[in-house]
Formats: sequence, structure tokens, C-alpha cells
Amino acid sequence: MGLYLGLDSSTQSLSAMIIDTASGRIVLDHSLNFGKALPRYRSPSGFLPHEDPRVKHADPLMWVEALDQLLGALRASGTDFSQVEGISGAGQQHGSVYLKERLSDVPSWDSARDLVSQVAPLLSRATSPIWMDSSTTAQCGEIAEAVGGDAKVVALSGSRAIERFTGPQIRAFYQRDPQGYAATREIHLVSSFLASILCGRSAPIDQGDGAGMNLLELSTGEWSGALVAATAPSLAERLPGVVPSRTVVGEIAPYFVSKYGFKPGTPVVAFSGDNPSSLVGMGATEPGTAVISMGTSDTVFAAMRKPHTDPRGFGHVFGNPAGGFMCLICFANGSLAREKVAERTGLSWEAFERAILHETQPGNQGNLLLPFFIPEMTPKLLAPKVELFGSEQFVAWQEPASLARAIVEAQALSMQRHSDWIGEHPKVIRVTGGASKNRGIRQVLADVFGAEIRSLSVGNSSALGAALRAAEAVGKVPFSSLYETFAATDEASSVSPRADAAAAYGALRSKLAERLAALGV
Ligand code: XUL
Repeated sequence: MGLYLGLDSSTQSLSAMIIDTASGRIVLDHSLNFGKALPRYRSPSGFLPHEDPRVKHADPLMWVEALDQLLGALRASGTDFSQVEGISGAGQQHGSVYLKERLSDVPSWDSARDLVSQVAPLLSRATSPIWMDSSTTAQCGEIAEAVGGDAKVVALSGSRAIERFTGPQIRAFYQRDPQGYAATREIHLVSSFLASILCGRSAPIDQGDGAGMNLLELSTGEWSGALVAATAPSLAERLPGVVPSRTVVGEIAPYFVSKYGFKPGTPVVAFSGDNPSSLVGMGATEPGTAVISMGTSDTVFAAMRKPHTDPRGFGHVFGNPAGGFMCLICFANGSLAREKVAERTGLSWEAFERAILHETQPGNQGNLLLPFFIPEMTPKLLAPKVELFGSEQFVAWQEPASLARAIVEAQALSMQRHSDWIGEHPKVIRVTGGASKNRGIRQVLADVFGAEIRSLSVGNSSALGAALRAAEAVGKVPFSSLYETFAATDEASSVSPRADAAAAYGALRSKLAERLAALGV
């Protein structure tokens, strides 16, 4: 029993959470927003501006400086890290960091200096492609062709070759900057990079996040020789090892002991991707409970008994940190699309909620919105596509309440359509993320999925998941008992499906399917 620290390096912020397994309390929950705290990285939303809208990179030094700054601020405000018994973390998935030297070969961090000045000279690529990048369509095609087609890539890795996944991004780097690639000794995910910084030596990649690279073979949990060879020459020697998520990968580096007061030898458990970690934080590592996370992107994910794959080619299979697998479907038009509709209709979030709950009906009298305000990954649309079908007033954007319902129904119907391949009809869906606080949105999800919708009181499920993973791996506390304490649902916020609502969605569901078919997706 003791204190466990979970870190989460997401697109826009770094968060730290400390849980106390003895008292069952969260004793620290703190975030640092990259854009606000570190303006010199010119990344107000966590990534750098670029003339090509498909290119989305971030400066990895921003993530490193954020770690120093966050730990420094917490220590200054009285956090006693010497009580922490174990650490784990989560990182935005797919993003990669390129180093001239293996971190195990460099001298340990000098605590008289900051981390950034010691990490900067090690980078062989100044910026890191992140999950929002969609500039590698050509490389996806080349990788698939080299291994024998899309179906083969899916069978090996659990996903088609996907633009934002790490393999196609590595291939693009090798092609666009062969010298930079030649100078690279080690390639990390955001998760394994931060674990390595904490340990002061190369940390392996965990099977949860590793499965989001188009390089890991699901059936063995090891790098796939065929995919690695199809991606870039001599890639195998540049990849760290792969380990099960509950592996202790090292001890905290002396730098963090002398600077921030950690106990020497504090174990560090493999970091994972933010979604696999959130599966733990949401208490959903057993099949039967699905999760919908509504943030910058929306994701639907669930633990899986067997790794079966999406015949439409949009969904993914990752490792479940508790063992086995999880599926995930990612929708790029999450909060941004909801915000666009709120802006365009002039509705406040309160009015938006009222509109759904009290001023409109399930099925929206047949009014349908195609809600792709930015290029979409599920279904794959390379260009934005916003279209309104329905009554005259509606298509003229003159029915604010109907438009509020329309965006939420379109997103829920698309989530349901694109998660039907999972094969298990979830009776309970746990929701997280800013938009899930809206009761109107929860009611539409309940009605469309015909499932009970439950929220957790904890906001940051990835950081919580990381802390729980540290407690399970180091403190040997079983997930089941950790879930009872830390991942309990807030009963007052539960929403049930309404019997009459289900019938109202038949027509709208077919109309959406027709419109998507007309777009070829
Ligand atoms: C999942 C994905 C996103 C990122 C967000 O495949 O790309 O959910 O993990 O951080």
C-alpha cells in the first residue's frame, strides 16, 4: 500500500496524478498546458504551425521541458515525491522521437543542468510527427504493397497501414531525410521516450502502445520482421525492445532524486499509450464495458477477448495493459465539430444541452448533418465534408436546436456504425472527456447505442490509468480492487436508453449509411 504516480503526456498538456492506495484517495491531480506554460515552442494547441495542413509535428523538447517544469512546480508547492512507491505514464499514441544515440549509451543526466539542454543535442530529427499527421498516404501504400496488401497488414498488425501510425511516419522520414535517418540510432514512441527520460536509459515500448505502430505482430507481441523490413532499412536495430505493459523497465534516474526528492531506486513501469492507459483508468479492462472518450478526437474503445479486426479497415487492435487486446476507433471530428456547430448557431453549452434534452426529439424529424469539418479518419475522408439534409429551415442553418441535436446524433450514429464490428453489444458504456459532462450528449449516446451510459468522477482517465498500472505492477494490488476504489461510476449521472427512442433511429441510420455510400465510404 502506498503512493503511486501516473503521468500523461497528451496533445495539449502534461498531467500528474498521485493515488494513495491506503486511503483510497487521489492526493494530487495537476496539469500543465503546453501552449500556456511554454509559449516559446509556438504550439498553442500542442503542435507546430505548418504550411501543409496534413503535416502535424511537435517539438519533443517541449515535452521534456514540461516534465522538468511540472515536477519543479509540484515540488515547490510541497509535493513530497519521496513517498512515491512506483511510477508509470501514458503518452499520446503514434508520435515518434528520433535520437542520435541510444539513451542507454549517454551519461546520466547532470542535475546541475536542466533536461532540455542535455536532450537537445541527442535529437536526430528536430520535430516529432504526432497522431494528427496525415501526410504519409504514399508510404502506407508502399508498406502494404511490400507485405502483400492491406489484408496482410491488418492480419499482422491489427490495423491497415495508417497515416498517423509510426511505421509509415518512419518510412517518410527515411525517404525525405535519408541522412537524418542514417544518423538515427534509436526511435521511441512518446510513451517510451518519456519513460526513458525518467530512467536515464532506453526504456522498451509496451505492447499496448506498440500495437499502434504498424510494426508489431499481434500474434507474438514482437516486432514483425515483414513489416519492419517493409518500412525502412536497418530499422530493427533502431527500435527499442517490446515488453508486456506491466513490466518494470527501470529505476528513476539520480537526476530526479536530487532535483525533485524522489526516493532512490523508485521503480518505473513501462509507459503506455493514452488510450490503453485510459482503458485501465476507466476500469474497463474486462470485455463487456465499452468506453467513449470525447476530447479533441472522439474514441470508442473496449477490451477484446480475441483480436478480430475491422472489415471496413478503420478500427484498430491495440494491447490491453491488463493482458489481451483492446479495439479502438478514432474520430478526428470530435470537439472541434461540436464547437463549430455551437459557434455557427450561437448556442452556449447550456443552451446546447437544453436543445437536445427539451427542444428536439430523437431522430430529429429526419434532419441529418454530415459532420466532417476537418478531414476524417473514420470514415476516411481526405477533405472536409459538411452537408445538411432535411427541412428547409434546417438546411439554411436556421434551426439552432435541431442543429445541436444533429451534430450529436450524427457523431453517435457514426460511432455506432463504425464500432459494430467489435461484435459485442455493450450493455454499459462508460464515458469520459469534456463533452461527456453534457447530459444531452449522454442521452443521445444511450438512445443510439441502447446502452446505459455512466460517467466516472475522475477527469483524466489516462493519468489515473497510469497510476493504477504502477500500483498493480509495483504494489501488486489487483486491478479489480483498484477499480472499486478509484474507477467507481457516479450513479447520479447515469443515463438509461429510452424504449421509444430506439425506434426513431432506424430511418436516420439508413440515411447516414446512404450518404456515406454516396461518398464512397
Ligand atoms: C488513437 C489516436 C488518438 C491519440 C490521442 O489512435 O490517434 O486518440 O492517442 O492522443
